[in-house]
Amino acid sequence: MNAPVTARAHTNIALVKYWGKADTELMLPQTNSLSLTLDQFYTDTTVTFDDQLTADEVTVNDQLLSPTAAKKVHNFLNLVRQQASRTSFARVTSVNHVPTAAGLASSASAFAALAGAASKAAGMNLDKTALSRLARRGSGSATRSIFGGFVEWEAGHDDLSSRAVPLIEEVTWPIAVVALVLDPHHKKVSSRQGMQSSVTTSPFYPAWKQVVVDDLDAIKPAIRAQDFTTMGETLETNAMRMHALTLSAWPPFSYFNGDTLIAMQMVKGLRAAGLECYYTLDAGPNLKVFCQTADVPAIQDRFARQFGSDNVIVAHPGPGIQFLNEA
Ligand code: 2P0
Repeated sequence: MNAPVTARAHTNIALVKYWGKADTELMLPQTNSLSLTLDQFYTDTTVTFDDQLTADEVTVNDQLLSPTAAKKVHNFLNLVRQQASRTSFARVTSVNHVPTAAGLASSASAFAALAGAASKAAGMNLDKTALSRLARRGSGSATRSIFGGFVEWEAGHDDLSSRAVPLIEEVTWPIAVVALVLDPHHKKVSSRQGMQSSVTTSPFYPAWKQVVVDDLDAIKPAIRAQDFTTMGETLETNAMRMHALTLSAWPPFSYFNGDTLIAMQMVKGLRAAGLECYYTLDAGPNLKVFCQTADVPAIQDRFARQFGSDNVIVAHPGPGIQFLNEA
């Protein structure tokens, strides 16, 4: 039995979205994407390889998973075993730290933490670039959660070239993300299904690939120059153009609910009132609103009055992967 290794990874919110795979086996995306790692939402995962075990044992938030529920984790551990030339099974204990049972938990922090803890427990000492490649095999968005701050996932063309590259790891820019919990339930169409349906059936998909190129060209200099307006306008249009791929797929689908539309109108209203903020959203109805920290109290108050203060969570730029016990 090796000593347990615990890793902590934070989730991230994409400003330029990943929505489609070019290779489902290697998890190569169709396009680059760019995100901000967030401080409020993270996963702690402990891995121990143990010769006494007869199967992988996976516990998430104190619940032992069935073999079916643990399949993605088991497949990921097989990859780690193959790379590390190990054969023993592993005990995996994972805790998601999300302020409420909010539907904000993400496979990004989960697979980033698992990549770190499992690879180290198996005796590999991977640098962050190599960890990002490994995390990618669990979930695409996990690629970016290895690094803190603003991170780009370069699509690449093979296992080696598809990895995360930090843009600004230590963010000193006083910005915040106000997360709105508009529906805590699980999404009906998983990201994995939804993005593949968009790739294969939306006639707008070729245009989306050009949108990503143009948006990255606009947003990277804006982030470096701390140009909040350009960053905000770019991330909001990018999110809406990603969601246009769901509406234009067959069968069409949408992640929006009624509150999503109300919250979008509220962001426009706040901007008209001089509080500059911009929204984005992923494969679910919960809006994330980018703003400058000086405006957080006013924006938080406005959304708390509409949706309840428990459903408004303020996050800031967060760190990359950390190892909590290097025994
Ligand atoms: C993103 N999303 O860039 C995009 C925007 C959701 C919307 O990455 O199939 O859970 O495991 O690679 O990473 C969510 O998809 O999908 C996601 P898989 P993942 O953050």
